Amino acid sequence: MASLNAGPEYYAAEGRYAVAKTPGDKLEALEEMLRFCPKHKGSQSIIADIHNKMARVRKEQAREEAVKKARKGGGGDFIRKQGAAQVAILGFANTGKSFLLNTLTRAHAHSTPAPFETLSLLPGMMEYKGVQIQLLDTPSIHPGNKSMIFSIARNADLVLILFNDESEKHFYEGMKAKRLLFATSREDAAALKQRIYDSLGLIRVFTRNPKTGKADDKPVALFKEARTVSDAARQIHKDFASATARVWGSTKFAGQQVRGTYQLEDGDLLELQIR
Ligand SMILES: Nc1nc2c(ncn2[C@@H]2O[C@H](COP(=O)(O)OP(=O)(O)OP(=O)(O)O)[C@@H](O)[C@H]2O)c(=O)[nH]1
Ligand SMILES: [Mg+2]
Repeated sequence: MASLNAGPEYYAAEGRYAVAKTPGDKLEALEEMLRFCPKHKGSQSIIADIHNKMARVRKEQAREEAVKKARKGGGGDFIRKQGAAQVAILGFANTGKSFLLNTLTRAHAHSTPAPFETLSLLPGMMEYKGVQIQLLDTPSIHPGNKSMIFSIARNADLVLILFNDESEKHFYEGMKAKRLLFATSREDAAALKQRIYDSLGLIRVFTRNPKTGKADDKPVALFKEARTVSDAARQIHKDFASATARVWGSTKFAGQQVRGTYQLEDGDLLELQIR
């Protein structure tokens, strides 16, 4: 091979490339190699090789980006659901969406008198009666982002719309939502917290350890529409498809044996028998 006669910077970058793990680090090292590679006839093939490597790394980077977006649920327009339910907070500019998220969760959204302050989705977790509920701050709705916001609404378990004036409600016609709650801007946060919980229609059940007989103090939350013993088992572990249980509370007898199809009630204590 012809002598490259490159300086120490080139070899340092080559060394960094050799141990680089992320596409970003690889690209940075390759760019340095290119910068410090002497440009003469003997280095042509080396320069071509660096360009090839850069193209490969860029492809790798694009693929990783696509996977990341897909994990989020596509397009970056969705935030993965966490906790018992996802509540999307919608509203016109300055209706106090970010303020509400900051009041009810530990999130730190930009909440200022300037309109259109929020530009992206921001989740936060709110706890009520031991149930974790995810709130989602959204950019203020306007004709330009209406379809994006409507698709967030469709995906959420509850849509909370903050408004200043009744006339604003027209803007939401045609929106599909599993559950819908309207609240006036600057409504008392504690009262709204309870209204959010009530609108979700959740029940809470508690599991009992069969060995100790002790009830777990963290409830399992179920939607009223899906509150069988099997639903509870699936909440606890996605592989627990079929289950029976002994139930204390809604059953005729304490500790009564029930099937997977049994409909649980709020406050029930159950001992799952997983098959
Ligand atoms: N005291 C009080 N101030 C509020 C309340 N809600 C909103 N504000 C204030 O009103 C202004 C706008 O609130 P934001 O939370 O930024 O409104 P937003 O709907 O997120 O608006 P954009 O994201 O900018 O479109 C901020 O200065 C808040 O401090 C509330 O319930 N009480
Ligand atoms: Mg905001």
